[in-house]
Amino acid sequence: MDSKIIALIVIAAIGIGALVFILPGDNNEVTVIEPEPVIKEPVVEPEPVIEPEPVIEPVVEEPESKAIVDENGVLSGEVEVKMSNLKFVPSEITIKKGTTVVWRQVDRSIGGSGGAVGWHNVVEGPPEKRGDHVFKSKELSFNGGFSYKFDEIGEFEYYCEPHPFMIGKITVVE
Ligand SMILES: [Cu+2]
Repeated sequence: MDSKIIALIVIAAIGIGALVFILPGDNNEVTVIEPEPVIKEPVVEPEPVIEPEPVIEPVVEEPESKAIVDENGVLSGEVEVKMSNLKFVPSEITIKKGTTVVWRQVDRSIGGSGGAVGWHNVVEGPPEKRGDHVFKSKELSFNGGFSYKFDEIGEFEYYCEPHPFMIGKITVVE
């Protein structure tokens, strides 16, 4: 046999073997495609809406009176009498000697006989009294006040000049 042919066969065999080796055979490997991890969007809880607490303005009420009442109903300290709706309220009080009475005019609009008189006053005595008065205030417009300290025991009537039907009485005791 020709040695050249043998050589060719050998080379061809080697070549085929190499090709078989190089060529990919059955590739049984399955490429597992990992599913992309599902990234859960974090659930953002909405911030709770905190309603502001309603601001409640404290109602500041002036005390009606700084009066002290004893078991007999006798007042002391600082006693307030309102001039309200063409009346002295309360119209009659009994106080201890040394007590201050404060009259407060709270009528915003004042009507009266013979036309409106826009003020009240406080005058000691019955309306018919002439001469000096133990106490007599000026004209008191709305929210105006007048005070008098009673250091004498006795009964003190008083009235309002423009409205002489407005009368009151203060009894001062020991
Ligand atoms: Cu009056």
